[in-house]
Amino acid sequence: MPNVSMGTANSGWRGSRVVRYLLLLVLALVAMEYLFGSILDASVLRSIRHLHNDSQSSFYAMRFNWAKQMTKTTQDKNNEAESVTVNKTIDINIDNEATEKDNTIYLASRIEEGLTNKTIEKLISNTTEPPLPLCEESPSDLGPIMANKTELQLDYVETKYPEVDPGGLYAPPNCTARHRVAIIVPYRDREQHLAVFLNHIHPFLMKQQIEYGIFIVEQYGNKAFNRAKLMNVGFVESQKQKAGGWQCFIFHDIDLLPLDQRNLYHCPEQPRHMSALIDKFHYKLPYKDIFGGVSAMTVEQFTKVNGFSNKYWGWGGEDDDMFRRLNKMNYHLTRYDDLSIAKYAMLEHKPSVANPKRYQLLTQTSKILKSDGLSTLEYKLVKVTQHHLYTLIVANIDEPS
Ligand code: BGN
Repeated sequence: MPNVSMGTANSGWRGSRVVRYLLLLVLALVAMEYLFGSILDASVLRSIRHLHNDSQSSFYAMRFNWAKQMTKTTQDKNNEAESVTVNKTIDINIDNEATEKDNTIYLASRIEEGLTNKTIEKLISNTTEPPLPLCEESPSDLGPIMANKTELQLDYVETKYPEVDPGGLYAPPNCTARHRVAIIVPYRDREQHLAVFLNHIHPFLMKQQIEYGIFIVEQYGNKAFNRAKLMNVGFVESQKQKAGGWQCFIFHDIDLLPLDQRNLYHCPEQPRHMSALIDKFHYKLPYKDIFGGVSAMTVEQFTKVNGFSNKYWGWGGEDDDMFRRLNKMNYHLTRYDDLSIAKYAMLEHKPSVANPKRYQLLTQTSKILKSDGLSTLEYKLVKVTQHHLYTLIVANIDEPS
């Protein structure tokens, strides 16, 4: 019995030792787990953070390249420019936020998350905005209008038409224009006409839902006026001002005001004489081949004929020369079938000094076409300034090109 009890006491002591060992082992394991576990965690985290930092720049670069790719395939040129700007802004934000909060992995990942959302939001707002519908070829509510020839102050007119962008540029806000048209206006000493012209032409053109720009090309100095050479300068300089270039050119005298909005300022397949019926000529076409006043030509037509001649100093003949150039290059002059659409009012002015050499010059047009025009154009650009309702191009064209 004592043995038994002894035995019981011994085995009880042995049992409690085992329990103690077990407890110690558990404690040791817990301590090891605590120690090594946190070391492991910390090193894993460190390596993650390292990875994150090392790959951060290339990661963003990839993402934003992708963003650019996305926009390239889904947006037109204008939107593309906009989205590139958006991406640039985001790039700047990345740098700022990343340097400020680089010390905590948590915050870094939050920034990344936030930027991802921002980028996606931008992309979604860019890509899901439905593209504007094409403007109508000829809006339905166009018709005859009156011309107000009363004197106006240029400063006053410049306060009007807030829809027009600086430089006299306009694009319809609610539809995508079908036509990109530069209106080229040769000019010298006619501020009165300029005010009345701008006051009339802007509402007229906006109504037609075209994208356009008004370029006033001023001859510098006192040499005889050279309308044709100024047109060439206007063509070259206005093209420099427009990303992607203008497709259609309307060469426009400053003293002519269109009287019917159905006279569309587009370029048809063949060159078009626009100002067929002028009040000063009792709304009668002076002669069949007249191409003066207001005329429309595409970039292709104008460059094929080498632009206007540069040789017509003084009034008259340069438009007849253009008519001959067009014929020589197998184009033919067109007008509206319904000529009443092509009515214009002319502003009063002193008669200009005629060019006595014009008859002689007209005899050589087809011979010298290739060596007289855009290919030989020489001028000194004095200045280009953007006013609210027009871009002013001042050029010294005195060189006898
Ligand atoms: C013509 C002029 C044109 C002018 C129209 C209308 C000439 C060349 C002589 C044959 N042509 O007489 O330049 O646009 O009148 O004014 O002078």
